[in-house]
Amino acid sequence: MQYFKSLEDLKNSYSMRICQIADERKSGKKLVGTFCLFVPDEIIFAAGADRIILCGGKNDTVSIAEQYLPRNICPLVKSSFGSIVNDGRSGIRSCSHFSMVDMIIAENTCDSKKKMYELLGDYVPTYVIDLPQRPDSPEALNYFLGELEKFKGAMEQLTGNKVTTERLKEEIRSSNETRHMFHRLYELRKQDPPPINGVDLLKILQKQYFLSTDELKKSLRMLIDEVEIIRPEGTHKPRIMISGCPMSGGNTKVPEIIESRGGIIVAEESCTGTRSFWDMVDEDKEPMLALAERYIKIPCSCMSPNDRRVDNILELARDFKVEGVVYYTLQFCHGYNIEKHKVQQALKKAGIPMLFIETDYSNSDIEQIGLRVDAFMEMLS
Ligand code: BJ8
Repeated sequence: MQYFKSLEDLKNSYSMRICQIADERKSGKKLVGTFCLFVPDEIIFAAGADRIILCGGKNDTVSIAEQYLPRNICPLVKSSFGSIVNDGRSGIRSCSHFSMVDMIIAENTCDSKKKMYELLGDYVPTYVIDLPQRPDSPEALNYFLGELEKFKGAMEQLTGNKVTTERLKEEIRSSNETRHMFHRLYELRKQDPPPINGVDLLKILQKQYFLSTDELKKSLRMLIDEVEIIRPEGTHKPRIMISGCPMSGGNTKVPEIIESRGGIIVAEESCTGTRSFWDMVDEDKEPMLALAERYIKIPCSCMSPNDRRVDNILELARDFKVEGVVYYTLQFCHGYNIEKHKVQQALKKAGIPMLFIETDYSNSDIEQIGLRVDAFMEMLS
């Protein structure tokens, strides 16, 4: 396995970031917590606030959440909620940054998240952006634009700063720059074999929601420099794309299984993957409209219909010379579970085999998934 200093450095980034946030808060800067890609960072940063993502990817707080919530909801929601309500008496140290958050900026996506946000209001002020559920309907864009305007007002109220057009444009430029860097990294993965494996790349994809913008860009720059000079050697391995639910920090189970069983991940169609950076915000348009246009197109399974996602998967499969797709869903994530059917049909038509894996954050099914991945790799070889 290749050694990347930039990724090694990320190991220390947690405590450094927490110290940075503590300093910012002392100087009066506000911190918001988010759970979803539909919340535009550009508006938060233009208001002079900072943000961190609060999505849980670890199993240890799931049982805490199950004292409050039904067991049959997705592990991402349970892990997040468990971290937030954990009073420390369980002996589990988790989500120490939650207590630093001034406000949660939530969004109406899946039922589990929506209902969790109603409960979170008891712990910290929670603002919900309402999303049109049919993004291609004629009224959707204007409705979403109105919601973003209201959200901008809420951020101005929280921070006491005016969100000017100039500041928004600066933040759009900055976020597009980050998106271009991810594109550059992905471009390098088109080589055969790719110079970086999927498990390594996931480390920075997961951290993108936690690091400050400057730190993220610095790490990305370093990683791109390291990856660019590698001349990949070795034998061909089956090129795999993962498609489906996000993999929040702490959740690397399935990519690890795939790459330890002979596959190489070349693309991730997920919110810890292409959905986070693929589309740019148009820098030539009025900034709020440009943001609304870009964000409403995120192909999340909470949207209906969501055919754009199927098209993206086919395009990625072609561009990255994908030989097999691992369709990954978290248990009880009905949106991604049901969309599997359409994705499977489209892939079948394109002649690309698909393996469906539905799992949670526990380790109990590692062996069983491993055996299924073995059989899939054998079929692809
Ligand atoms: S834009 S994928 S980050 S909503 S896994 S909590 S959908 S039941 S995370 Fe998501 Fe935004 Fe969409 Fe992306 Fe619900 Fe499914 Fe759980 Fe999920």
